[in-house]
Amino acid sequence: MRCRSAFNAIYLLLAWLPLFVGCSTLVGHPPQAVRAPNIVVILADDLGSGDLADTTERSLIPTPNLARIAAEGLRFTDAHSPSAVCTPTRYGLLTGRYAWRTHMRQGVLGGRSPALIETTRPTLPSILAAAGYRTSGAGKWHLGLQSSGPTDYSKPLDPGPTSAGFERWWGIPASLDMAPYLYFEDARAVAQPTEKIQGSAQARKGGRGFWRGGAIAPGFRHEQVLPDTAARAVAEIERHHELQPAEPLFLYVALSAPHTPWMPAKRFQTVEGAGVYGQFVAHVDAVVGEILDALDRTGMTDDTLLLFTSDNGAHWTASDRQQFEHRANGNWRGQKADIHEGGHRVPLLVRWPDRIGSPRRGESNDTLIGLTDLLPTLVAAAGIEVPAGAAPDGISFLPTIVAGADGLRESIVHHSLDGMFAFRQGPWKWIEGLGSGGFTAPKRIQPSDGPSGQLYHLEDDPGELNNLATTHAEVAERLQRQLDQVRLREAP
Ligand SMILES: [Ca+2]
Repeated sequence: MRCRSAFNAIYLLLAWLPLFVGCSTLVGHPPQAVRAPNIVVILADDLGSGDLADTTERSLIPTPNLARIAAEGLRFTDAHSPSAVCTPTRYGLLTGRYAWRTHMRQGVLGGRSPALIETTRPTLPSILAAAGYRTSGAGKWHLGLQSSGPTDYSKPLDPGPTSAGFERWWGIPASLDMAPYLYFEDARAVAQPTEKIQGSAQARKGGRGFWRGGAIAPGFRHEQVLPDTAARAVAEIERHHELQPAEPLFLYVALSAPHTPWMPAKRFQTVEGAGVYGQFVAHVDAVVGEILDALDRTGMTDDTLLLFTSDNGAHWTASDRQQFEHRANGNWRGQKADIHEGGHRVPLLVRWPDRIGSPRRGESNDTLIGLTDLLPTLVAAAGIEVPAGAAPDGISFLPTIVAGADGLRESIVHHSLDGMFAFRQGPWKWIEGLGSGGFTAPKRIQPSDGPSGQLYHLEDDPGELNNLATTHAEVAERLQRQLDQVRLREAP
């Protein structure tokens, strides 16, 4: 192992040197310590693009730490999760491959589902680990555990995070409203879910949302998961600084919030403007602040590529929009789970002080990005070649990050909770069906005399109100053909 580490370190150094020297000149720094950057990815759960302060005029939630990342880095305004819900987005982020290419064509996994990521598939953490990174994950997994269900938590939780490339892992199996409720560390449950909890009766509207009844480990408290995840992320940064500072760190922090149940700590319960949800988002922002502080404290800020995003749009319903002026998904149509922009257009912030020079800090960028692009982008940032066959649906946007280059992605596929597809190219978006495909009613409308899908011009009609499928049938047909090509393309 020692030999392999040394080889990897040399490989990494040689691979990364030209990139470093070239681009450090661009930002005016002399070439100095040659080492791949630390990489920290913070993935919020159900946070909308309109929740970030300063991103829309109507965000009524204070998010000073997210504003700090945006001010010290770049904000991408046309970024999309590959799915409008949790599991498929997480699969896409970690593998660079659309989850609808697997057996899972719609929906999400449960708390006892088998692993979705194939054990032979290269992942973001496994590629980085092979190149000498220390890899650690904290928070919500939601990608299944063990090779066949239902998951038996008394046995090793493998396949799971450790088979997917995480040297260290700590977190919860699925969403915070899905039993069983327990923590697991590496491939073992910290405590068995030997007790039962009733489903909560909290109302969604004006309240905290519910959780499902089921098995729970003794002492597990739902409201403690977000603070515990923050503590683990901070501890991993400090541990790395103390024990392994010579090797780069990859840390994936998958927050379970602001997904329901909404359980802000007491000190956030006075935040006004967007009800309990807004209070919970303020809590999420404070957790991000704890991670930023840990990077500052350990001197890791400058050579850390920090990326903040969300796994889908906010669960912000029509009644929420009636009750509050706040627009969790900005002015985009729909919400989490939907095929419309509110379902999959997500916040994306990137900070890398060593490589994003001060003249560019605070910029917004409207390059089209998908979260399947994280794997090739972050692997390239580490100076590593993407292994052949890995990330078939990802395109690196590293040149955009380090030099403001135009993005290479010309089109993207969107996917909703119930399996509805959309294809976006330039300003055009073709939705292959009628309805939202998600939470917003009507979910599905059977075509009658009119068009079978929805065509929108997002520049002229960002609210997706004016279906042009009939008047611009040739555009709809072209996008349908392109969508078919992407779906049928070999991407094993
Ligand atoms: Ca989610």
